[in-house]
Amino acid sequence: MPDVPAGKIRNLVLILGDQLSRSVSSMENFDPGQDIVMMCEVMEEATYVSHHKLKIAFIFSAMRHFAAELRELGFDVHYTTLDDPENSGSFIGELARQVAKAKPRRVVVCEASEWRVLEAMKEWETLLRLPVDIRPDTRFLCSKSEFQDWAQGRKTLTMEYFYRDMRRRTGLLMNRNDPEGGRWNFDAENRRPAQPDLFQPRHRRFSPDTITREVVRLVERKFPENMGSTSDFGFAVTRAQAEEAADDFIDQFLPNFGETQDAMLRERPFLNHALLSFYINIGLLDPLEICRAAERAYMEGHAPLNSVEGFIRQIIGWREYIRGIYWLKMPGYENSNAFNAHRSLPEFFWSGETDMACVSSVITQTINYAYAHHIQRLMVVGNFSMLAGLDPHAVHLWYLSVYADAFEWVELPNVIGMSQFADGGFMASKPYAASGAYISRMSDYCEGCRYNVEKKTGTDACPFNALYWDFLDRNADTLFNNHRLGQTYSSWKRMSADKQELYRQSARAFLADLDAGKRV
Ligand code: FAD
Ligand code: DLZ
Ligand code: SF4
Repeated sequence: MPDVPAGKIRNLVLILGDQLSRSVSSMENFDPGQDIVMMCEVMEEATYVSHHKLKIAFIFSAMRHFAAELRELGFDVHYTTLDDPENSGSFIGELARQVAKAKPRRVVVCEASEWRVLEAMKEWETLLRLPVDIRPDTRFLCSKSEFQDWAQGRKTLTMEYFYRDMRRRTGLLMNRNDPEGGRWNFDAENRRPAQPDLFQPRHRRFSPDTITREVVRLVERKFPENMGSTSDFGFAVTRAQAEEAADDFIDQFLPNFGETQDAMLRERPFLNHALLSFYINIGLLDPLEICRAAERAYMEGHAPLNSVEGFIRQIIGWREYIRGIYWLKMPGYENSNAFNAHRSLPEFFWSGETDMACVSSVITQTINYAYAHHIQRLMVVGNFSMLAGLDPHAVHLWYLSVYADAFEWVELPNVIGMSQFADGGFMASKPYAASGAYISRMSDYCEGCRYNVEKKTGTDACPFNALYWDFLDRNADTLFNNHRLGQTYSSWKRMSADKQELYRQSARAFLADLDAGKRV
């Protein structure tokens, strides 16, 4: 790094913990001769929710590795660790310290991915009395304003149409103007129940190096009460490792991704899922590059179209769409509560100790890995939360805390919109509500459960069964006219009044036990 006289720094570039990419917009035109980088571990970010220990360790370790990488390139990086005695505990405090030391002419930052932090950023110029250049986040394929334009004037924001536009725009799996294979969506060939397979490969894990081990000690010391343990840390923490994990996914798991996408097995928490959201969300992997690699696997005959299309749809479709919805609806989206649900989260959300084998398995897995796959999040814990009338805001905070890939921009619409239907159907056309039959069909959880999935009511009946009908009955005001629920409500209406009452009573008894803190 060439010598820069004190006070001659042009740009102080702040890089946040989910911006760990050399191509982040704040690094554009970076000149090591006159610009410096700062990164900071701050209590403000580590405590705005009670994050899973693995999540904090993952982010801090990836941040430290990224700082080391930049230093190897010859960049001047000012890094504050969480336990630095001078650490002020907040972004603005750390910025003020660096500004006082380096006297830059301006601060440069890529816009925060979350509303909370972006709002704070907008105040920095005034607080620092220095120009602050907040640059758009170019790591997404669809900008906020492009999404707004797409949404404008539409009656419903159907993801499928957004996705088709993204396919056209990226050219992924396209033959000129037509989708590869003649169809846009191959989900009809997916969604099979899982069959245990003894010869399944294992997902790639990475042994902690010196930097990670130091971070792990710090996290165990500073956050002893947070969920989980760091003793089995296996995340990739550098771009090179994340790329290895991505290659491994494409090689070993992508071919069967589609078929088992919705399946759940007790002993196989990861099945053929990518386990890449952590890395994409913090900038270690580029979403388009992964999609191109998946497309190549299809072109080379390594993976079938149903899997590759399904995977690409999750990234250029769902992921981008979810982010668009977040910025369309913030602020205020976090307080949506269409069903006026106010029940507190039961204790077992933090321990996994419930007799419902499905919920217990998914929460235990979440505690162990800070990971659960989509259907586990949506159709087990999310479904239970909605059916049981848990407060959607509390559910949102839980999801934001416990998953290592959880950042509000992606977590909130998935929870509030998709999983809890708390926005009253702005995002989803009907609630993802299901009785025990769905879980039984898609998983092996029910085999080992103390409840009987076949039984509809009574103390040993699967709680999802009565809760399902009680939820629809309770919320008929909001849901009855939903055209996608017409048949379901017809079935409810055809039931005898006695049967309906048995469902109501069973649900009430279960919820009373839940409220009383009894083991359910
Ligand atoms: P795969 O199933 O292998 O999918 C591949 C990739 O597609 C993922 O890595 C991810 O980047 C993307 N993707 C798939 N579905 C979605 C989706 N609905 N929204 C956004 N991206 C998607 N994802 C997060 O990244 N962070 C969250 O905090 C989060 N919270 C969720 C909460 C609920 C209630 C639900 C239902 C879903 C949530 N998701 C979240 C979406 C999805 O569950 C995860 O992205 C996925 O499980 C990550 O695991 P994977 O990499 O193995 O994904
Ligand atoms: C999630 C997280 C945590 C736990 N800690 C930090 C941190 O100490 N420093 C940092 O720069 N980023 C952290 N992050 C990620 C940020 O929360 C994320 O970059 C912003 O919230 C984006 O809005
Ligand atoms: Fe879950 Fe019901 Fe099956 Fe038990 S019986 S695992 S509670 S779906």
